[in-house]
Amino acid sequence: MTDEPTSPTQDSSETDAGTEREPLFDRIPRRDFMKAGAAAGAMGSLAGCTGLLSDQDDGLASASDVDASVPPGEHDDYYAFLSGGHSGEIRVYGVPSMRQLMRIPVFGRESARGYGFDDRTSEMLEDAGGYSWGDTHHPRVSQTDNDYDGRWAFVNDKANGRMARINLKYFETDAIVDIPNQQGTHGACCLLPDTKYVFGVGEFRVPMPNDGRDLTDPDSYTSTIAAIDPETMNVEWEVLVDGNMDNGDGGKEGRWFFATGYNSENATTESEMSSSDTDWLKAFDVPAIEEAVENGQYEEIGGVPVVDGTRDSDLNGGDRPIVRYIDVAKSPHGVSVTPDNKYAIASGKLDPTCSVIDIEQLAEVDDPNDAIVGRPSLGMGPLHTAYDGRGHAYTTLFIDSQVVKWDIEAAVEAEAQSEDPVVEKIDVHYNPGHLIASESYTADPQGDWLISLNKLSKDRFLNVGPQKPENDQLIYIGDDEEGMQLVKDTPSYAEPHDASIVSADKIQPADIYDPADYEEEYVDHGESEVVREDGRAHVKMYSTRNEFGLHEVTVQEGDEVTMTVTNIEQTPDILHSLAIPEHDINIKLAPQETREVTFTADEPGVYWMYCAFFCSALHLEMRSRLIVEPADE
Ligand code: CUK
Ligand code: CUA
Repeated sequence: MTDEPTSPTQDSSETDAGTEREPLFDRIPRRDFMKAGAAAGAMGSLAGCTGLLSDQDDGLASASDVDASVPPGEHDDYYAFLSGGHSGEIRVYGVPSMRQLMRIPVFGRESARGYGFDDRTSEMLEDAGGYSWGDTHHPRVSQTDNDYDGRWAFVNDKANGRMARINLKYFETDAIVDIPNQQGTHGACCLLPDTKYVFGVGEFRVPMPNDGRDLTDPDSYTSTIAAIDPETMNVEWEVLVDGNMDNGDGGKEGRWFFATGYNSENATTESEMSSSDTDWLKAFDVPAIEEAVENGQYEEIGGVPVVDGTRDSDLNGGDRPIVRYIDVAKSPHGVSVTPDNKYAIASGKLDPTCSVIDIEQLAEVDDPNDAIVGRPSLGMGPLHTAYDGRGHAYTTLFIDSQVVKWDIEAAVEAEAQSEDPVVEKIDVHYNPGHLIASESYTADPQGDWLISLNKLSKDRFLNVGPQKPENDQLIYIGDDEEGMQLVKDTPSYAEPHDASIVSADKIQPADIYDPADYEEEYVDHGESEVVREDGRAHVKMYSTRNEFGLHEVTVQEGDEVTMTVTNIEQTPDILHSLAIPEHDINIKLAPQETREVTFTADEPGVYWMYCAFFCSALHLEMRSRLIVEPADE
């Protein structure tokens, strides 16, 4: 046990019905807990905790000493934002309980949150390309001064080349940009310390622009990174490079952005793509790129300035190249910058080593390969690396089904391919992709919890048919003497990749909406009406327990109907919705929220409109009639 458990204090705003949080004891290994027990008269939850400790059938994978229970009514210490892969969403978990708290739809419609049903969100999805799905991988939370600031989370769409922003006041997606010149945006991360840009790493090499030219000349295909302004979500510039790109991470001092890449061979088949023993870690010198953009040294492609960062580019010829190509082994996958900003660590994937790049040296050496200062041999299939803030790195070994803990400075001291820096390995179940430690992406990781996001669960859970859940395993890393301890298995729906774990007190979501935050017109009590004009009908009504502002609404066949509906409740957690099933509509209305939906009343008849959230004892009665009169009447 290295530090006292902290109890993030919660802001008790007016609408916050929650009680003061009690300190949680879940970070205390059991023996310390017992030692401390005599002095713990105030620990009201002690009995509950020990009760759970003796109950080993609640998903505990092994007899761990660590208590990760969060008793009913108590809160977790952390938010974890897990990507949902090709389900196109973000999931919010509490850590250490691993309870799923919320799902945030991003790239696909979701009726329970009305997402993609009202005009604003469906137009946003349409403007972002109109695709019906996306593939979220890397949720990154905005930072100020290298610490989480609670403003936004960002996540990429690996399928359709997009980046989305999630507003953490309301835990909902509020912007999506369809990134020009990218087919598949894989890596996503922020340039720190202050989230100046969100970077999207284009995965597939394509002709530039991809307009029918160079179809059969793969050598001329290129991929780009895109620098996105987090406020406007505009792509400010891109840099095109040689080879495919994969993951990325930003340095913590505003200068460097790193992206791994496979296929330095510029090939089009799998066997050719992995024929070389090394591929590139690309280090983008951001101020040098900004200067090139400033000086007009770019070509406008797809509406954005694109700077040439290929190896033969003039911009890479001088003494301050805009992109440094570092040869690392082999088809590297993950890259992450250490909390102290000293090193960027790239995982070998097809090689048992990780490459440790000294960031300060990178700016000074002539040959960027001279900045590789460590190459520990870790095991088979190293993919991603996280940090505890105590000098250790934790790397997933996909093929070995393990997480390896290693000492970063020892790896710099040791000879290349030495196993000496390895501190410890723990089996995970099975085939881990990413892993994430609490606040690992900041300058000051908390060093207590780590989640291994395992691709396979095989027999860890009840059999649910041929498609098994994945397995997100919670591991306690807070005790260097005791070592890593597997605490919990959590089945998860396909398919999480990366995650971010943020201390609970750094995010302050609202309890109810603030009407000043959106453009829709607030419809209060007494303001319900139907305005018909030129084949258009504008229906305005409020909703509250247990009625809509209008008990019936009459329009004409063929009318284009816009409904503006406000939930005028001030009470947190009382949701209504407006469901009009025959018109494929369900808009969710949280307290003080207004949404609009537009549709054509194309068939005469009577359509019940009702509330789909169980809002009160009279919820089922909460309804209104939409009457569509035949056109010839
Ligand atoms: S990737 Cu999926 S396990 Cu998109 Cu960061 Cu490595
Ligand atoms: Cu309102 Cu149910």
